[in-house]
Amino acid sequence: MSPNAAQLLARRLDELALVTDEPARITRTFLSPAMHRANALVAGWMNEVGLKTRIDSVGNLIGRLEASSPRALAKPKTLLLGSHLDTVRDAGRFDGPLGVLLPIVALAELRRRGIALPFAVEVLGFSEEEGVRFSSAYLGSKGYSGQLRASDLKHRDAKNLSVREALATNAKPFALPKPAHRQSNLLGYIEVHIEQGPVLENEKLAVGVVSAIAGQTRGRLTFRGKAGHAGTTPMALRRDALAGAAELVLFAESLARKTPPLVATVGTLTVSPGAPNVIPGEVTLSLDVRHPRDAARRTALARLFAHAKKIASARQLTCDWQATQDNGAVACSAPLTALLAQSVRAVQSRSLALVSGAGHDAVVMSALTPVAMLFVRCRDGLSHHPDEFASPRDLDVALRVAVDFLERLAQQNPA
Ligand code: HGY
Ligand code: MN
Ligand code: MN
Repeated sequence: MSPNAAQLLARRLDELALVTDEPARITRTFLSPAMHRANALVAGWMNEVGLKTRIDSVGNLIGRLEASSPRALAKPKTLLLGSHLDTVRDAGRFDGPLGVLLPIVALAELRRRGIALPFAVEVLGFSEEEGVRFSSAYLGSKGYSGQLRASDLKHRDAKNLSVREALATNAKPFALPKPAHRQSNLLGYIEVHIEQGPVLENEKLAVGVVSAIAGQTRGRLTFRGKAGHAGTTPMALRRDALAGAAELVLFAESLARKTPPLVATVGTLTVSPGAPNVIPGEVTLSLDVRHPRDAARRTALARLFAHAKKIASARQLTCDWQATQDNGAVACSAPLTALLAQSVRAVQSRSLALVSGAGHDAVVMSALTPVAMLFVRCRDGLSHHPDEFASPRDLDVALRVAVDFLERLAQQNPA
């Protein structure tokens, strides 16, 4: 491994982190100006290793390297490697970009060693995984894999612009894309990602493999009561939507605390009319509910909705639910994960398999092709935070695993 490969990767992650829509913090949301600049910067690094780049109709950055051997060119199987380039608000610099930039440096290493791959490779920088702008995640990988539906295009952002309107260019209205590849042409999808949790750190391991990705449901719950004067409306006569929502927030927390590994999060509260001396008439809260087992997640959702109804009737409120995302739990490909685990053992001697509580593009890509994920330790398990950190030493281990994996896969699929 060239000694400065991990430093190069770390430097590029730092450079990409400066590309943001919000000064002094990392925020890149779907189709934003910063996303276009990020695509241009990463495309330059892709071109340096011979990847031919393009941007698809959903804003995904795709870098393709053809197979080397003449026979393979007849029917080029393709290996997909990637992750997302969009971020949450005030994000860290690893969540997403690590899985796009690491494969580029790994390909540079193979090139340095004079190793040509007997299959094509596509490095993918998905345009939208976090679901920040439209509250609906995975629009990028759904587009690439032909799973984007008309219902996905209806979600609206804070400026009331729909996904369809955001995707339409002055050239032509947006048409739902077909899958970028036929399943039979693909070897699989590999995503390298920080763990975003504490397990690898506790186990003193730099990397691990992922056995499964938890299912998740996201949506918006709106309580409606009656706005009124904060000074003259007696407490007993109020229909306070925020007080009702607050009860639900605490119920969600206590339900999840009592039934691990369920997790439930209210990340946003929108209060209207939103004045200190007005009783809130309408409140919309975001709800994010996850569990490795789908049946348990559904049971939890049913309990949350039943309790929301109970709160509403006790407070003479109404409550409505609008789902914006619903993904079942996904098992990673056993053969691909076993091969990845061999590479992990070759580099760090022990390979641990973890369940991912975070969602990833691999969830969506699993409908198109078998998926495997490599997790990289992150300090304190912290993510979705500017202090997110993976050490150059751990980046070096992850790079070694990625290069070893590509070489093993090449031996498995000789030209
Ligand atoms: O929210 C998630 O699970 C991921 O970071 N998009
Ligand atoms: Mn994330
Ligand atoms: Mn991510």
